[in-house]
Amino acid sequence: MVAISSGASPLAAETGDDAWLGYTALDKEQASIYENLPSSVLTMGDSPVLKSAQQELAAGVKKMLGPTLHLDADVAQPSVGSQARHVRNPVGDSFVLGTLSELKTIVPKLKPAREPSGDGYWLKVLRINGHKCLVITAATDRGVLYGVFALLRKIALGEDISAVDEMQQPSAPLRWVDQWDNLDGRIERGYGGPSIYFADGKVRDDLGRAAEYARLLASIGVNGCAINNVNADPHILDDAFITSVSRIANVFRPWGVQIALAVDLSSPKTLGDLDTFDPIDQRVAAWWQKKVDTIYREIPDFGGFVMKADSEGRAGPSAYGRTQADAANVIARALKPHGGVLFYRAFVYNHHLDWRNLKNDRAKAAYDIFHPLDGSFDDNVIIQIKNGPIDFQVREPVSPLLAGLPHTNEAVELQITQEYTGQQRQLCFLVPMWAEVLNFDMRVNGNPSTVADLVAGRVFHRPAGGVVGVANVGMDPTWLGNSLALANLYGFGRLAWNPTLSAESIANQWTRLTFGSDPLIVQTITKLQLSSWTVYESYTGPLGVGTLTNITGNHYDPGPESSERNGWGQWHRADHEGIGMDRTVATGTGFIGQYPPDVAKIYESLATCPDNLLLFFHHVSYTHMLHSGITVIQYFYDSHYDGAERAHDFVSQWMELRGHVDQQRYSEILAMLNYQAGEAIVWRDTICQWIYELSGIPDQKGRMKAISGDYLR
Ligand code: GCV
Repeated sequence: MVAISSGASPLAAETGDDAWLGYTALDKEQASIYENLPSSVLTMGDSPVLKSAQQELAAGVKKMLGPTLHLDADVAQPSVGSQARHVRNPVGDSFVLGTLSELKTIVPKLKPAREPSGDGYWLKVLRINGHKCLVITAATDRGVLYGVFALLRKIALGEDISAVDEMQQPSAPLRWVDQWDNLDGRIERGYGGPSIYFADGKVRDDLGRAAEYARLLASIGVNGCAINNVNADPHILDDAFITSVSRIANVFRPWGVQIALAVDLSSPKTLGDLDTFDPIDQRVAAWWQKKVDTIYREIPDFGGFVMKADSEGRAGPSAYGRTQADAANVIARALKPHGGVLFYRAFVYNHHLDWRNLKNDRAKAAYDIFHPLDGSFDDNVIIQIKNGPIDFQVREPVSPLLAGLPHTNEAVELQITQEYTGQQRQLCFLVPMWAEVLNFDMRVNGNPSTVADLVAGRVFHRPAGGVVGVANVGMDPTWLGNSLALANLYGFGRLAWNPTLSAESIANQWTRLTFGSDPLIVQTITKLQLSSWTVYESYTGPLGVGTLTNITGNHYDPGPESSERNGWGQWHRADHEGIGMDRTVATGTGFIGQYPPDVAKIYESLATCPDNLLLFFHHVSYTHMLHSGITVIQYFYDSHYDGAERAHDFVSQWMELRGHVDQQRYSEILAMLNYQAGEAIVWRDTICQWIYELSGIPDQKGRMKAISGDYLR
């Protein structure tokens, strides 16, 4: 039985680097329900992952409840032969950590209703040798570690675990994050400081921060991390560099997070001494095999590669008239004997499209290129598909390619770093968006088929697949640049594990784990987070218009004309008559025809297309009447004014927390929200003025006069 003590001050200064793993001490009343917890830990094995599990459990219990658990090294046990280092039986009430096969050596009759597999775990109170034991078991050591984090989360959230019996299986086998870190230490689209891995072209000497990151990732069930930019520097594959990358793998290993590398297809030529990188050339295949063998000698548990090819200036198989499948397979075959996988990105498009041709459509590219290749990728290739057909805009429909690869493994790529959604200088909790994406029903063959089911391989019975998040954490103490943005990383992992969790429950949990359980804090932050995506959308890109940001520059400031008259294809087609891309089959680009028929039917017709995606799919006049009963132009004005007002209101909501949240985070977040309120006004005025000048139709409510005087009459 543990002797409970308690008491950290909720107002102690916080930098945020503990993220959601602060394990704040529970108060006496909260802690009282854990009085009967075991006071020892029996760990059945000594792998690095199990050691992390044991130490995490001990540290979490100590911080939240006070007592120091006796680890099995402290427990006197007779030892037998080769088992000498393992304690084999609990000698008192214990936490028991170990795989199910280990557990069965002491509880041979144990028969769970359903055995955990893969990364799944089982938390169960059991009598073993007459002792009450809280068992954390799984098929693998990594599953045990996930079980420990789940148990600690329950304690942090005050859940009763006295008779716990919980089996959890992750929805998808692969739950990875990508980092877009350059070897010089900068991070492409990173807003949380420099790289935790690299500085000045080398792997950092001090990898303490990388180890902390691996722990954070493990706590939310993330099992892989590609550590460098998909715009890959071929030097990542220098033999000497691989040796230093193995140091990163060493700090990730105890947390069960496999590392992976983003690689450049031209490496055999640019780095090696070949005169070609043609994927069907035998010398190229041999080059990849040798390189991969070298990596596995240094990093035996290496996860694999991520590849961006034929995209935004990257080398690709088109240089030799080969297909994306040719490129993927030559590398996948080198990884296969070692158990590695290749995430091959479907973000392949021509960024020199002729904007004058109204039938051209960047949104069609991924499906047009990859769907015809379905079935020709090896089984350790996973096609990594951005959630929407363009590029992480504030609102996009789900990419139709997710339903278009019945014979190929696939993963959905989400963006945790807020490239187009405020760059962590504005609040935008993306979990509600991702929950919509993962639970969107593609109606494959007219049957229920959510994106979550598709990427997990449940619809087409595929062996591999998953969810990838572009995280881009950095050295900033808050990891992502502001403490509230970290809810996106937490929510990503939780949804990747279980896509049926609600955004509200994730926001609520994250807030309690990060800021404690003061009801005012929990209510206020949860509410702010939950409204932030639609608020951001309302003043930056309503009605599915796509991006109105400066797309040729910083992807942040308003710059609605930058989307037009260039080859990037992020067009909104606004002119004096109307706005929106006609992507219908009947009169437009035909993009809608890439969806399964049930979904296509909804989007094709103005009568059924939802308002929030109208301008993504249709070009309409400014006076087109929305389902909500107002015109498109008036919606633009209302949405921007309403959004700016709501962003302003974020400040007063936050100010309610003065004296409740520690001063450091209180002030930092207040400054951010004040700034956001100002930015929302800049957006409102820029976009309203722009659309007024284009359409010539004034705001019915006369609000723009107040800003710009007679100029806008
Ligand atoms: C890493 C967008 C971003 C690029 C990014 C690219 C990608 O275009 O602006 O910075 O490159 O997506 O996902 O490959």
